[in-house]
Amino acid sequence: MPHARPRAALVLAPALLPLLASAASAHAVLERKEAAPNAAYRGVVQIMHGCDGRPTTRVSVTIPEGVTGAKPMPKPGWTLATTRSAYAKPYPSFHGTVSEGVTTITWSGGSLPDDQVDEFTFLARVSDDFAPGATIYFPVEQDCSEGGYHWSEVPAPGEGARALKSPAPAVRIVANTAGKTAAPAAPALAKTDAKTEAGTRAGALAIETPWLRATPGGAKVAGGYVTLRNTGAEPDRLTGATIARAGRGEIHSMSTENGVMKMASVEGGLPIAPGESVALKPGGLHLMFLDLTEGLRAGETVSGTLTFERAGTIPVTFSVAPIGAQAPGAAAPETGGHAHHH
Ligand SMILES: [Cu+2]
Repeated sequence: MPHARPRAALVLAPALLPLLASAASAHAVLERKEAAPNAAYRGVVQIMHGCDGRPTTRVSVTIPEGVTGAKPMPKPGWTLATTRSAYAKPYPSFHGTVSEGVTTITWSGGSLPDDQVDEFTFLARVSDDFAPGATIYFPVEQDCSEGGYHWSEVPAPGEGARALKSPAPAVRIVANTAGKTAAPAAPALAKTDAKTEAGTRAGALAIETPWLRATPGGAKVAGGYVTLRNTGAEPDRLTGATIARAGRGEIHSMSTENGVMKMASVEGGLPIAPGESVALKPGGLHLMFLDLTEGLRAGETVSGTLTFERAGTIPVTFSVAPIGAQAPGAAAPETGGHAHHH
């Protein structure tokens, strides 16, 4: 995906990306990297290696503030221990409120050889204090017959996790679109009136065919496209976008100056006048998602949100079209030439 150098310093030369992507390979990871606010989360800590060839003998996970009602799953051959403590504040639950619960879970006394993998499971509930786009960290301690690791580093605000030597396993908060929970949906999300395969309608705003371009291996940026139609009488403004798997989203414009394609961040959001339709499409206005944690593959769907000044934050499901596609559902273009597709 050749990318012209923008005025804003936000695009990296593709050749540099693999260097930046190389992080410490964590031995302890969470199998499920997404959770929804006000919904259950099944945490599965996977231990992928021991310590320098030695077997893992103890695994301990810390349940962060805002994750309530944690319950571990026992494991044959391992002794289970939990500590309970008071939460920083009470959280609503099915039975009124909860103000304390399990905050650490430890499995010990077993022996997991270095060349085998195993899973340590807990169930918990994510409170609706977390908005889509937020990240929760579950620090994990791994001890071996000799040595051990603390996967407990949490990135500072505005920083990526890739620079960290031993990052805590992270879970990204995504919009709760399924409506499976008995409790009311997160208040941070605007009410959507209708949702179809092709799009979403929220009040006067129609969000049509949100789609993303699949990314080549190792790429950390992805383009996103959508058509926004304002059927109301008041102006609105697109101010932000998120997808699960991306550290952040931006709204970009693209223009040609002296034959060179330039990308710039749209300052102050993208206005959508009453009765108007704004198309974000390849070669023009687009969403740009940065710091991808995982590549996007053609054919899959990715949940995300679009935030508007008036309509609020609206959950959106993006479909993923092939690398370089010019439209959703279109095939990848012929390679060759030097088109600056983006
Ligand atoms: Cu861009």
